[in-house]
Amino acid sequence: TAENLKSSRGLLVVFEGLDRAGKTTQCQLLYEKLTKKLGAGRVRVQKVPDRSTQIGHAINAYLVSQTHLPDQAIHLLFSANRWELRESILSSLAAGQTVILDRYVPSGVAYSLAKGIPDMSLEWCLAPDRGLPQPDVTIFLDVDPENVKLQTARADFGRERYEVSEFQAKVRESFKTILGDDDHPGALRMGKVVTIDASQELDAVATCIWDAIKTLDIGDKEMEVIQ
Ligand code: DGP
Ligand code: NA
Ligand code: NA
Repeated sequence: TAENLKSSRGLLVVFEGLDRAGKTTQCQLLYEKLTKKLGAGRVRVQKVPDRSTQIGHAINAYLVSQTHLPDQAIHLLFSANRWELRESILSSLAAGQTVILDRYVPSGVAYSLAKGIPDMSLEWCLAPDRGLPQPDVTIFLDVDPENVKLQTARADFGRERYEVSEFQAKVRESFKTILGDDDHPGALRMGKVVTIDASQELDAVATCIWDAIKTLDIGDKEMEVIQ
């Protein structure tokens, strides 16, 4: 049952993964499933980065290579874009609405870290995001970038700056450093971390996600911040 989902505040659920891992599709499926359980208006999906703000416009221009920015500057813009969302995320949660984030802080750290720039250490990358709301659960949709390349050979993969499979392989390693695995704790506290093999059929992935969500019990747990 999903009885334990009916806590007084909403859940903060984060989806992470490489480009084309299926995050947006799975966010939508979870949104529909949770809305059915909890009721209309009780769940919301937020795409991060939010490209609709002024900072979001600058991020978009960078991603489609209309502009050039130093790596440090774009890193801080991505972080600022998450800070812009903080208040609306917190007020949704306080009003009992569950918030599903399509990317969040781990992407912020993983993509920058994968650039391998000596001045941009893990600590440097993480610093601007300290103090943002900590999720209750982070779902990492894990795919091999080589398979993503094959599956999406006819789609529009490759249009944006980071959509190069050699780079994606480095991002995947960064995600593992940040989120941890069975043998290693992650560098960041991101709530309960669930890694799912996202090369499975869509329905199988959705089932794994639902299993992770329905057993989540936050009780009266207060929101914490990323430290
Ligand atoms: P998306 O809108 O989810 O397709 O993300 C756009 C691209 O930007 C994608 O390649 C992932 C990357 N990205 C997302 N968030 C961040 C971030 O915070 N920092 C950096 N450097 N890249 C990010
Ligand atoms: Na993308
Ligand atoms: Na992001």
